[in-house]
Amino acid sequence: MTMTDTHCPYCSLQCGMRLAAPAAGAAAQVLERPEFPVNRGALCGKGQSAASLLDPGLRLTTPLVRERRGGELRAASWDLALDRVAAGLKAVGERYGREAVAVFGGGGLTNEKGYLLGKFARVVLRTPNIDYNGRFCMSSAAAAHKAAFGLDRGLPFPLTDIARADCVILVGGNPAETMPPALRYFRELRERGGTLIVVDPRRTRTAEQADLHLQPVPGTDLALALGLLHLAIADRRLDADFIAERTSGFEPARSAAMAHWPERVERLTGIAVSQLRSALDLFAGAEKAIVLTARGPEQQSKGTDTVGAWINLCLALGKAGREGSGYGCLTGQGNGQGGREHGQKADQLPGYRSIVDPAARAHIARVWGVDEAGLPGPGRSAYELLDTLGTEGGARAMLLMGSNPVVSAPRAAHVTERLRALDFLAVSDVVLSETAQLADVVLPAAQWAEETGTLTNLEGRVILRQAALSAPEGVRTDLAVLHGLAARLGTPKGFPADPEEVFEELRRASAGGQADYAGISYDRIRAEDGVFWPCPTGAHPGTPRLFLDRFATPDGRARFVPVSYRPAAEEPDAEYPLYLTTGRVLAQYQSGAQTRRVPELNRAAPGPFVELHPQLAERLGVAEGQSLAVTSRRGRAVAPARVTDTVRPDTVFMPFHWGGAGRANSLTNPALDPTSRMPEFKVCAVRVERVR
Ligand SMILES: Nc1nc2c(c(=O)[nH]1)N[C@H]1C(S)=C(S)[C@@H](COP(=O)(O)OP(=O)(O)OC[C@H]3O[C@@H](n4cnc5c(=O)[nH]c(N)nc54)[C@H](O)[C@@H]3O)O[C@H]1N2
Ligand SMILES: Nc1nc2c(c(=O)[nH]1)N[C@H]1C(S)=C(S)[C@@H](COP(=O)(O)OP(=O)(O)OC[C@H]3O[C@@H](n4cnc5c(=O)[nH]c(N)nc54)[C@H](O)[C@@H]3O)O[C@H]1N2
Ligand code: SF4
Ligand SMILES: [Mo]
Repeated sequence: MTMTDTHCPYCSLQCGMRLAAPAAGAAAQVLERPEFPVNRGALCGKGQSAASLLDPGLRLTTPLVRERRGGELRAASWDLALDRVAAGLKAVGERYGREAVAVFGGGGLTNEKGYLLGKFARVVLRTPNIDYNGRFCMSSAAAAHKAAFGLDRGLPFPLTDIARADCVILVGGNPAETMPPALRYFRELRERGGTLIVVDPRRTRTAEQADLHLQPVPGTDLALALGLLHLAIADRRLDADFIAERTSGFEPARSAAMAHWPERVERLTGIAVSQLRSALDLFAGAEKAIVLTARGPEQQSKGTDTVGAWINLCLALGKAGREGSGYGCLTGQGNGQGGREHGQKADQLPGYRSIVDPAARAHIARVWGVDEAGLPGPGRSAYELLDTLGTEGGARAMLLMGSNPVVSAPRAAHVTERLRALDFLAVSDVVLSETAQLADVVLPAAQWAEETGTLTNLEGRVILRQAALSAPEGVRTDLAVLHGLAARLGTPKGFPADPEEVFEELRRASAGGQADYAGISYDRIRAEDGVFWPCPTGAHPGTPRLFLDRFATPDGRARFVPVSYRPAAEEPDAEYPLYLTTGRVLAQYQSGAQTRRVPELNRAAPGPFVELHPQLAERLGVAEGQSLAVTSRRGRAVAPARVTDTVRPDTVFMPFHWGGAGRANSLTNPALDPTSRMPEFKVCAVRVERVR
């Protein structure tokens, strides 16, 4: 029996755990690791059951190749499979040009994988078209962070600051289901006498623990934040010294907020003026105050402006840039933070560098040993990439690693059609996901417990997920796949399969960038329970708290952004009279590709459902459990009714973890935020009917 300290394969909390690996044949066991500071031994059901999927019976253990379009996927050797992928990508590049070859990555991949995938796209394929599912997750908060603070790290402070605050406003996050061990920090906050305000159209398990629950119409968070700023201005609660000394651009932001008087905001959001006042009193009156956003306000076609408006509120009240106060975003995927720092995103190079910055390009070209002129520029964002697959000017071949867009992309039926229109699709996955089923070649990937790599958690803490056992026969790591493909495509050097070797190069590539990992090593992470970036040298202690002295803008001041309210891209009307919003349940993870295969999780959350208010249910003549058809301009989904007074009467909610008839993303609106290119997963208009 060997014991290995490692981390959960799922969300951005990256809970520490200990894995007991008995002698060959027996199943590995997840044990507590109470010393790890973030979760102190606590795990949710997904973490506890994570070892189930290591069972070779539940996963892919051999490459699969489809000999011809319309044919079956059949078991094949690794050599044949990799030859096929290399040939498929190459043929399309030669016929249609390099830009016709695309790469789609994932925020669950380790830093090493994300880094090497970005390098593979730019150096081997020489295509600009690489993007990833983090675009659907963190991009609005990231864009707003950059605009206001000059730097994007989801939480600019450790989670422990939540527990020590006097007031926290949590906008559109449900950590009781999405990161249960983190609830401890919110509980401690309240035990110490602090207040928790939750903004959510549903009274979630998280909202139930709040001192004040604001229940807005979906898609109106921007109006809410502007209304609170308006009140703060009208009541003269601004921190004039902070505004003068540490910020720029207040005047235009102030005048924009003045158009959002409380009664107007009440009409837009459905939140009573008295509640707006209570929220402002609690927040402005708190010594240490934090605003957190999650996907609720971010996954909107105005997500960037919405987050910007919440940041404006923090800045105007002086609740930023000092210990204990600030704005933060709760990142989602296991490596949602690191995944956006090292080059999987269409506009970025490693170290959180911009791909259009000549100095950044020169530095990365040097590290990679290539000519800067040969580095491609920015490519298409995730949805735009998927939307144009197989079209004139769009990509014709794609390598996809760590995402399942057939279930998780907006307007999913259309995206599925586009995937089918590709000349060639290769998918690396641990299971035969809905997307892998469409592939010409499927590569079976090793799992979390079978390979080592770093991830950067929601706090900006770089952690080390260590291999605890060996992968079953027939399975290879994603790094080995990139190594094999690069060699076949004429680049035998620079794509090592050893994660530590990749990390050493990543350190050099990130050096001098905003997300500077140069001082972080595997040994240091082991010794220190993780290291917070930026960490430029081995002697540097790492940076748990950012912005205490200055913001990361050229003049050191945080920037107000002038924003005004605008409605969702699609509002209810006579034909589609209800709001649909979507999100998560405790026992399933994302597209469900992994968790739907874990028996205990599947028992806990066996299928999709439509949450609706009793008043709406009565109007529609619907009883609990009855089959409902939900229709939007994009498509139709069928799932049983779950009648509950926790949701607004004008809104229905569906979790998005399932494909097939109950797929929430058959309905969602791919309207994109103009800056972040985030789709509007959280708001669209639907009609709901009983199915006979
Ligand atoms: N169990 C579980 N945990 C997960 C995941 C998972 O799939 N399953 N995924 C991980 C990932 S990648 C992510 S990104 C995080 C996401 O974590 P969260 O953001 O907490 O999750 P969601 O359920 O998507 O959305 C949160 C809440 O937003 C609310 N909401 C919907 N529309 C609006 C709106 O217009 N305004 C406001 N204010 N709120 C709205 C929903 O009712 C929901 O309760 O979770 C991570 N953890
Ligand atoms: N309607 C609606 N849709 C949404 C959202 C929403 O709130 N509402 N949220 C969006 C958000 S925030 C996110 S993050 C996306 C996520 O949606 P997806 O991008 O589909 O995420 P996953 O389901 O985690 O997909 C990961 C896939 O990679 C596989 N995998 C896991 N680990 C590895 C690995 O190490 N290597 C390889 N090769 N494969 C691996 C898994 O088996 C799985 O098939 O969904 C988005 N879609
Ligand atoms: S909260 Fe997230 S990291 Fe922790 S055990 Fe659950 S899924 Fe894993
Ligand atoms: Mo996410």
